Amino acid sequence: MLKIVPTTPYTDQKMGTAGLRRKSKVVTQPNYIENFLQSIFNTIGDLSGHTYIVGGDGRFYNDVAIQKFIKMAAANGIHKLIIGQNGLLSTPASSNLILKNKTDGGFVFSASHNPGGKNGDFGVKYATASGGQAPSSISDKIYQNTLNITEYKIMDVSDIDLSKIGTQKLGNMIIEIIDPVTEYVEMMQNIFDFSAIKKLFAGGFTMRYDAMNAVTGPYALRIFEEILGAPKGSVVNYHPLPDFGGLHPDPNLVYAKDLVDIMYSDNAPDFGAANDGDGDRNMILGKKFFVTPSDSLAVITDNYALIPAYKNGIYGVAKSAATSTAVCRVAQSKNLPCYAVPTGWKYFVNLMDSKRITFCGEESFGTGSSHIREKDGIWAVLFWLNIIAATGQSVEEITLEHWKKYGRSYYMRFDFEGINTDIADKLMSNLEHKLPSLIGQTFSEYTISQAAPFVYNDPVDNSSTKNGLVIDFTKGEKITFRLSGTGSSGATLRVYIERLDYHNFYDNPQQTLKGLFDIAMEIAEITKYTGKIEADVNT
Ligand code: VG1
Ligand code: CO
Repeated sequence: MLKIVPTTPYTDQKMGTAGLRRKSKVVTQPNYIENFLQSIFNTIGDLSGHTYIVGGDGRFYNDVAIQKFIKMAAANGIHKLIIGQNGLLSTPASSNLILKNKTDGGFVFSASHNPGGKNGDFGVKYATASGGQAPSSISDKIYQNTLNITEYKIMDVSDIDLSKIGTQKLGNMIIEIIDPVTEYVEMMQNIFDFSAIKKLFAGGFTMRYDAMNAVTGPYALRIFEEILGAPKGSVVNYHPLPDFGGLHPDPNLVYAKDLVDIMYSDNAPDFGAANDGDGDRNMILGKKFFVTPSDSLAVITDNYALIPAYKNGIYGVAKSAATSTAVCRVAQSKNLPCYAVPTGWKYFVNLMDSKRITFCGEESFGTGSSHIREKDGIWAVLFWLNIIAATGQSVEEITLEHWKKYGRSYYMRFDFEGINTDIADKLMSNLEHKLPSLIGQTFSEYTISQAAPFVYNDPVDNSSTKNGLVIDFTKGEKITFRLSGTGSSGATLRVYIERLDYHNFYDNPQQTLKGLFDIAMEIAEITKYTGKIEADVNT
């Protein structure tokens, strides 16, 4: 039954910010996924006695890839797989299962917030025993192995039935099919005050949760409607679909438009939220009110004492460098350390493992804590519901009070998409080159105080990572430039802009950041390089 299949390398299997992410058309090429998985197995080495968690977000090719994975795992001598029923697991649920079962790691088949389907994207996230995605030191080795691969091992058997909960065997390998939701729900019940949130809903509180036809639907239905008693119909788009029903499961003001329109209408519910494809991102909305992810992290940090699991204190906080400084002002006032790391959740893992931080977040709609080693969309939604239940305030009241106390970081991200890769690289190297000469220069009302690449030295493993270029201005304004590491074709330039205001809280963010946006366009010569006069996506 064991088959050894000769193969030749693909040269494009380098992992990005979060695993391997490619067009479905690329991933479905012969031996593509097999090569990549075998390269991971080869990198790990001896797999005997190893157990892994396996699942995916239900997108196109999830079912095919997971069958290949199972047959290859058995052929490579893996001891046991724990698999979400029907091949489904959210990224946070997988991280929880890795830690709880002390497995050797896990695999989530997902391209996260990228669109799915035949013409969309597919991806693989590989996590180690830490519960977090493989650090660069490991993903670099995997990449080297993808370049040298000559064969892969697979069991020549028919597909495994993933629909029934229970244990079965493939050769010597044990396969345990589990309900993907149960243990995740238990974990959430141990963190938050479910009875307070239940009372909130019993008192008539309303919410709309958009699962975007992605993996969180079953989790959200169970938690919000069945357990917490949110009115039936509060959770929408809860069937994970291979093409996400045509939706782009990226929870932001642009792609979660249906939800945003409802939340800004006159009969908006009290609370709105959405998650992304694999359930690690979140968007928080109130009635006619949007909370930026950077502010959400700051509000969460400020209110940790309201949450049962954190009420005795937190170690510290961290943000990706591009995320606004709002959370650091809270940390400072509470005498907590605030770290800035490169973009990508894997950079938080060492800080959590070494008990330097409890909460962390990214501007890209990612928020989480050391309960697991991935960002966690539903966790963030429950955190807000718990704050609301404990304070009796609305989303807007909570955020406004926060701004009055700490100032408001007006913050936006501008994405320039579909740029030729060489041109994007030239734009960045040109900008990097001229950074030193910018220091001290004044552009309209803003004077540059610092301009340098962002370099992170990990305090735990001493690795050093360079990610993005940062320009600081004298009054705390900040512009960060970096290239995306999750795209599946061409390059995306991300420009992150922040401006702090202690007095005006209701300005239009796009307008108040316009001056700085123009400076970013000018300094980086974006139009000259890309031909674009504005960004493609503003969030
Ligand atoms: C983006 C975000 C980053 C996030 C990553 C993975 O990366 O900016 O903050 O960690 O996606 O998110 P990039 O390199 O394209 O900017 V997920 O939801 O795919 O795990
Ligand atoms: Co995601």
